[in-house]
Amino acid sequence: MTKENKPLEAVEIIKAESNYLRGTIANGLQQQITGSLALDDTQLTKFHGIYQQNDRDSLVERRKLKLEPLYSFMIRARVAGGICTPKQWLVMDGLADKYANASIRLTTRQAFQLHGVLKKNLKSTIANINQSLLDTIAACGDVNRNVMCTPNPETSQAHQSVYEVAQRISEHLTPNTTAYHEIWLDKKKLASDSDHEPIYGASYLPRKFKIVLAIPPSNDVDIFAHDLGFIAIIEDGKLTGFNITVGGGMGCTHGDGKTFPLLSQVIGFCQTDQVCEVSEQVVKIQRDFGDRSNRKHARFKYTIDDRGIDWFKDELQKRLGWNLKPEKPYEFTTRGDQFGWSKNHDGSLNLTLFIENGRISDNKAIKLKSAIKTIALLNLGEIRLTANQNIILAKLNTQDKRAVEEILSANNIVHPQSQLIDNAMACVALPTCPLAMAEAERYLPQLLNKIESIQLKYGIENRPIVTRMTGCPNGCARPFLAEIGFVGKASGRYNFYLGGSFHGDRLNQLYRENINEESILEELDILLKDYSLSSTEDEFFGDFVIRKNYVNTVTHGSQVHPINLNVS
Ligand code: SRM
Ligand code: SF4
Repeated sequence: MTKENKPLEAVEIIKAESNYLRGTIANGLQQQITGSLALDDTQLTKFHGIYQQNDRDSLVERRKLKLEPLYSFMIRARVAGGICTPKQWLVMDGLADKYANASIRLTTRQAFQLHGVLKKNLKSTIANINQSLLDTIAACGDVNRNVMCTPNPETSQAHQSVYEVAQRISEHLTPNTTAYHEIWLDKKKLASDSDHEPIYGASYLPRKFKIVLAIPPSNDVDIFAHDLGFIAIIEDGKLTGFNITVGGGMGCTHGDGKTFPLLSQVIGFCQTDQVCEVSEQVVKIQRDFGDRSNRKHARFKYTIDDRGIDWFKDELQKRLGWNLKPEKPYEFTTRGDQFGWSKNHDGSLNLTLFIENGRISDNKAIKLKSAIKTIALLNLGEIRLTANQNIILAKLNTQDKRAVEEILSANNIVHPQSQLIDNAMACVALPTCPLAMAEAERYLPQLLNKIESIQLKYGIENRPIVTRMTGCPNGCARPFLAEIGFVGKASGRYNFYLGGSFHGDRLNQLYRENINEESILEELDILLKDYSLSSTEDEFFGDFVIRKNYVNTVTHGSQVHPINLNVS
């Protein structure tokens, strides 16, 4: 029972009885009769960065053949701040070929994912990832996840300082349990190994928790979508501290008005050396007050929305024992990645490369995976993962530029030259995601080409529009922060949202429900024609659709689905 005398969610009991995330995972890995793990253990493996999935494309066929679903596992590797070495990239690349589906998925939170790993190969895959000094612990599960940060530390000295803060938070909030090392790395538990979780406790958090750091003017990490955020304040080239944001999140459930996306809010300012303390206390408040009786209401955003931001700030200051300072002025003017070559403060070069929906793979015409592998083999600089599913080949010398360009060109890697495509994202969805109701990654490119034809017809192809698609309303590509959002409802059918801001500080609103491609394109023809005729020169599409009353300004997430206004 919870403190309010409500029954606990089943997962809460699994966590509490798991012996600090051990469960029977180690035993389940030995069972060869099935490709799956015990149901309870599949909740626990998430904390180890592992999701049990099955191939949804082959589900019906296998059922007919009386075979169990084709079980395999998705593995997510954390990359705090999105920075990895070419050697680490090569490890992920090799594992993708050896144990996964020959592709790497770069996520919307600067992490790597491998799909299709069979149970028998899980341990080797995890061990190899750890040998490369990356890990998968806390990449998923009810703990703090991968800490995101603008992935360009060499832009200035202050950027480097912010990146170091991201790493410190990540280390500070990594779970203490040695279960991970015992199960996956065959480390023996020593008498001195403590299972104490001083921050999380034995039941961990009520739900996942996400932290980001943004460096204005770039909101590339979509700071307002996350549980806790830090907006770097840089004065005279020096990092002086951070504005703190709390209570953002995207996920909701179709037709359930009690669930909604929310933007985080700025609550004040703290110094750089106070960030870990603030993060810890915020996490502990969520640990103590988050709703453990209903996972649909368990995210931190609801903890704050239910009690109010003033309650939260008081509680935080009480626990800190000191008061936050008033927030400092900041401005975001960009959100997407700046593609192409750029020069760093130390004279080195970065190349930001567009990766369609974060998928690194080869096809007959375009050998993207091979190209990045060849570049990584040169062992130049670093490779960065962005929050927009792209990569940055970073810290290159001027003399490396030609070699990199030649490799890209030999593998047919060309930039799409489309503002619409540059600013678009889709989540994984089918065939791996068990929650997908419609396609996203496999479908968005086709739809974008059709939308671009409409833009061309009206001569507005150079006007950037942020478009995002997800296969369900969990919001993994942050669709409720897009100027045009598509959220899967059923096969080939989407809810269509309009009116998010270009810089990611306003939620959009449902415009049409459950429509197919034909209707989407008809609607967009009308909207884009009007945009071409009646918008002012630098008016963003998201602002335009609000000015023209196609949708209303959303000031609270409960207005994203207007019908929710009537739900008590
Ligand atoms: Fe997500 C669940 C993929 C970013 C909100 N997400 C899932 C799962 C694990 C499905 C599941 O629970 O079985 C998906 C695995 C699909 C697959 O086959 O790979 C999945 N989420 C992803 C990724 C890979 C999407 C992508 O295309 O990049 C992103 C991995 C990020 C990472 O590296 O950690 C991903 N997920 C997000 C984001 C975006 C963000 O955080 O910036 C969100 C919205 C923000 C938020 O958390 O509110 C997000 N994912 C969810 C939710 C809804 C949570 C909620 O509050 O309601 C779920 C479902 C759940 O947790 O029950 C979910
Ligand atoms: Fe799966 Fe839905 Fe997330 Fe897309 S948004 S990856 S369909 S959970």
